Amino acid sequence: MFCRRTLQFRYVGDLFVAQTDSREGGIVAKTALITGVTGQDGSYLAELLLDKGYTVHGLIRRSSSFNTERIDHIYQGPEEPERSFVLHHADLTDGVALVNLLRDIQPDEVYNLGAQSHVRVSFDAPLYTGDVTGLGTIRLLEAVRASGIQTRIYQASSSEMFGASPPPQNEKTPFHPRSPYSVAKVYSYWATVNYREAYDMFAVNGILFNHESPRRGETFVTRKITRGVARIKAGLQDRLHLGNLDAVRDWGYAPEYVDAMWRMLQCDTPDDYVVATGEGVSVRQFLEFAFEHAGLDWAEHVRYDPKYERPSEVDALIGDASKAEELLGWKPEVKSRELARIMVDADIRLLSDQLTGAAVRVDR
Ligand code: NAP
Ligand code: F7E
Repeated sequence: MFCRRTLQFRYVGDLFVAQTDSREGGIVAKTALITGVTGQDGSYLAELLLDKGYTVHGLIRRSSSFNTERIDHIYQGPEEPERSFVLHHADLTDGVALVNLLRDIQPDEVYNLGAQSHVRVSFDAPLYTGDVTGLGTIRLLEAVRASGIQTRIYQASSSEMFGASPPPQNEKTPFHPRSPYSVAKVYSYWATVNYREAYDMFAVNGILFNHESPRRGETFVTRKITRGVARIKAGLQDRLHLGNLDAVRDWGYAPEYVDAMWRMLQCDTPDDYVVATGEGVSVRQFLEFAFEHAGLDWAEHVRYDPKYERPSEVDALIGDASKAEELLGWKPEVKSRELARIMVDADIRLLSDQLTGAAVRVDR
């Protein structure tokens, strides 16, 4: 059964879009707020919601250099007569800004994707990570209460929360976090459950396993590898330095995962879901897939550097997403070998564009 909220749908051009069923006058397009809209997932989610006819508001934080590369292709300036994509400066550390933003926008759906999301970095900046990735969530939940709006909230929870609990992991697996990042995510997970129970909020946790794409940040291991492959192939570098190659991850494709987020907010009742491919692959295997695809031998180029080890590692994450399949009708298509191909091809194209001075494609 596809857990579909009682919605009205209609065609807008070629698109079959969801409409709110609650407002006077019948059909009105929905409004969403995305924190972390400049990130990998935020950019894909913004595209997905715009395609469905939503008006999308994105929270961006102030940066001294441009941080909107992933969303530049969908940017709409203030001069546009009827904007459906609007960016706002705010920060998850600023609760008052969150209240004001929610009061102004009155979104039907809020997707909390903003976070200091790098596990290794969280050991170097544990308090900052706790503030943004942990307290940031409760600031947002409180801001929803303080602004008095009715909205549905998606919290970006993570498979990292399972940490040392052996695979396969599902919604019933106990959490055993192994980093300041995952400790903060466990806090956010329970804050979301607590606000659902205490205040009857429609608040859900998507417990997503690793998901990657050509838009993945360059310091996460898959992207570091595929970018390295492109540069080695082009003769720009010879060595790639990595840490633990034995770690096993369940790597899926980010555009498919943002669809699962949306589905969770269309249900009749709020609940928490694991989202994963069910296939575990080691960093070493991912290296093989990526280098092989470019006709290279990884062992000739990869060198160990202890600097990339973590004080406590998560050995194996492999998800069981049968609940999401059954209740959300969600099933992933892309598995890790295909993912490695997509990312290597995109990084080779991107590098070639950069070297020839061609316009850089956003779907790199
Ligand atoms: P990402 O690419 O690192 O994006 C993180 C986003 O959060 C960026 O837009 C970043 O802004 C923003 N951000 C950072 N600090 C902030 C602050 N203080 N206030 C407001 N925004 C802030 O992460 P992702 O891969 O898209 O992941 C999205 C969410 O899902 C994150 O919460 C992550 O922890 C979680 N998650 C990810 C995975 C995965 O495998 N990708 C799996 C499970 C859960 P800047 O662009 O300015 O840095
Ligand atoms: O590491 C190993 C490393 O940083 C994967 C985030 O999106 O997914 C992500 O967290 C594995 C680890 O991702 C290097 O030790 C080896 O075992 O790509 P990663 P992550 O830590 O799994 C979860 C689900 C999230 O929620 C997080 O936000 O690869 N590894 N050598 C390396 N990792 C990195 N980054 N760099 C290396 O050189």
